[in-house]
Amino acid sequence: MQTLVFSTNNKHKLQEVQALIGSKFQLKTLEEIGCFDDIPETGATFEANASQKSHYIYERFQLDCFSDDSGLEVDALDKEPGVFSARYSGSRDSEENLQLVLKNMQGKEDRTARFRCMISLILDGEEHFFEGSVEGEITYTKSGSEGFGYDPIFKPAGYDKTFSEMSGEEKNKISHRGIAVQKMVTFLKSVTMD
Ligand code: ITT
Repeated sequence: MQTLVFSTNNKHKLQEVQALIGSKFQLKTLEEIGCFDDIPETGATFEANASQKSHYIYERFQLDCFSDDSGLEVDALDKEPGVFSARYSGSRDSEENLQLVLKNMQGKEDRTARFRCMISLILDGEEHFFEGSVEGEITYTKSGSEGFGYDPIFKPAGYDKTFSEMSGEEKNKISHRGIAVQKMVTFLKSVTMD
């Protein structure tokens, strides 16, 4: 079975991706390969950051691996928090980050936003990218207890509930990460299985 390292320190991402990949591939965590580093993310785009995380692992461990760089783009905030989503308020505290988005959105009529995800996969030394996004809007208050990050304030288009009010399975079917991972799985199946 194909083994892939998922280069992330975010346990929620790991859980979501694990549920999508199921038993098709064997996922290894950074912990399992003995990597406890704070992997640098200094790029200006999701693509650059995803690539940086994958290369960091590939160059040190020579293992097939993939990374996810993702975030929330809010139109009325000039696409912020964007690549700064994990530390928008200056800390990694999700509650502080989402409260800052709600505060900055006070008085804004245009609530449109999207989650974006870029996956960089390095397989046999070659890099491949897979992208996913989901349109939606920023709610006025937070709602729900599932998920992570900005899920309690993001309502996907066509739904009457936030990502935090959905089950993991429901979110995975329509989310930015779900879409990108499905594309990667299709690609991996086409090159590693007959
Ligand atoms: P790794 O770099 O270790 O993978 P990270 O959390 O730092 O973990 P990113 O740099 O890609 O990951 O930042 C993504 C941030 O965007 C994440 O911390 C959340 O704040 C937000 N985000 C991304 N996907 C999300 C989702 O599905 N639901 C809610 N918030 C999300």
